Amino acid sequence: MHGDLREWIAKADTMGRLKRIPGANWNLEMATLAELFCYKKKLETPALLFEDIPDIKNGCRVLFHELITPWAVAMAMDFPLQYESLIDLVKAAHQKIENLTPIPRKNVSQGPVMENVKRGDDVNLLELPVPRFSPFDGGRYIGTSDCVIMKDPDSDWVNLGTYRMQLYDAKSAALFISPGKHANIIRQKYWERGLPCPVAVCLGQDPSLLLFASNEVPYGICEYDLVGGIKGKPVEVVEAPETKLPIPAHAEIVIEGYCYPDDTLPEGPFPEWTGYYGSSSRSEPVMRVQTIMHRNNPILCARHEIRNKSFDFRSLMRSALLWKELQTAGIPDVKGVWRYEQAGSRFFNVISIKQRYYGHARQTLHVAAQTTAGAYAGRWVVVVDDDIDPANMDEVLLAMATRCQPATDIEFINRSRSTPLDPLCFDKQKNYYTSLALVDACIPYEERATFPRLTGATPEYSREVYNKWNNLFAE
Ligand SMILES: Cc1cc2nc3c(=O)[nH]c(=O)nc-3n(C[C@H](O)[C@H](O)[C@H](O)COP(=O)(O)O)c2cc1C
Ligand SMILES: [Mn+2]
Repeated sequence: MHGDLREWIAKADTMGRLKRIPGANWNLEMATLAELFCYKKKLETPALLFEDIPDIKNGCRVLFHELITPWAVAMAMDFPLQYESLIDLVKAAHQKIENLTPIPRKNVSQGPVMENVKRGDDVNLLELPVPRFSPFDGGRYIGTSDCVIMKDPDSDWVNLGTYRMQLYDAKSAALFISPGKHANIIRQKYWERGLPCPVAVCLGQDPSLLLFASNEVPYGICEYDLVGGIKGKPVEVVEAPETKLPIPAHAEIVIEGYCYPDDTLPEGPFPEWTGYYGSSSRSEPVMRVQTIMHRNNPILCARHEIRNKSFDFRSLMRSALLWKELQTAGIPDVKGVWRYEQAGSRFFNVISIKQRYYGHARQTLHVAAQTTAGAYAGRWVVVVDDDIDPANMDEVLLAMATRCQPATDIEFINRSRSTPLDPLCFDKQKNYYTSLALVDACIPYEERATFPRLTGATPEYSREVYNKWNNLFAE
């Protein structure tokens, strides 16, 4: 398996899935090209490596689209690149997470990230090709595919989370961290004691780190250990010179510094995963940067939240995480979970089950709605039978249209967890609740024997005929 971002890029290149683009400008042009690739190439979108960026003197490059296609995620998770359906991929991710033995990080004394170290007045973040994504953005965003590293002051727990970061000047950037996110809680603990919060932010790294930094894993768990588990060997870390935080030794770029109590700047708006500008401008805590470390010709990772894209590693990882939580809660016979990327991989979640008893479907809905993975900005949960592919909206619609009595099969939860980024909570400042619809689109348990049959060949016979005649379907 790849050891760092450069090995991952080399592998993508060998497979013809990397596009090198020289000469594009950081100001809107790179992001707009990224958008065009996504719209035109869909699931075949390559990773984009922007090189020779005008006016950038330090050889810094920018990588877009590292994890928005199934092949890219398969590579980051070390899956086979062939799969039959999205649910096969979720199943593989679920099994990998289920069987994962965490491997703690390993301290090393040196790493490529220390090839260049600048401190104090020598730090100049404006030397990096920090993109401006869209015309209405609050500013340039230096952190969009990042890992924000903090240590809990009460224990040895180190947390990694992906949070957006706006750049202001040579040494200041603001972090938007939603209420309840781990870094928000940790930061609060320092401030309650009147202390500045030490923080390191990795701005370019092995995509495998993002799999866990960007997705909800429970409080108190170190994301480094899970990545170690996926890779089968520990993530190597070096100590950052000022804060002593453990940073990935093979990272491309890392900055470190402090967030001081009551030190804020207006942050946003930013085009978000919801498909909207996520909230307008608000005061958010600033990171005052003391050190920048980077490899030679470093690679800044960037992430453009493109509306209506049909796949994303978050759909896959969050589906797998929700599946795991359902299993932990003792829900039997879950056959598939899909969280639709078109709904931000959060607002619209579908679970398929093989019904085993009266109330199985409702139990699945209620539990799924309030798991760690499912509660944050969950708005719709749909449960379907196992003859319906939850990742195929055509089939989900068929089930909702034909197996659900709206008057009795839809229930609601009020004042459930949402986020300032939720368009329905836009600028409410304090009220970040949502209601949640639980849609039971399963055949009523007592009617399973008599319910009308679906049309079409059986899946087994269909596969047999397809295999026999598959030359008919080639191009
Ligand atoms: C590209 C990307 C950008 C994200 N930006 C933010 C953000 O700005 N603020 C935030 O609170 N969560 C953001 N998230 C979601 C968090 O990374 C996610 O909830 C993660 O679980 C946070 O880590 P934690 O669980 O350790 O708090 C982003 C996720 C991705 C994939
Ligand atoms: Mn965490």
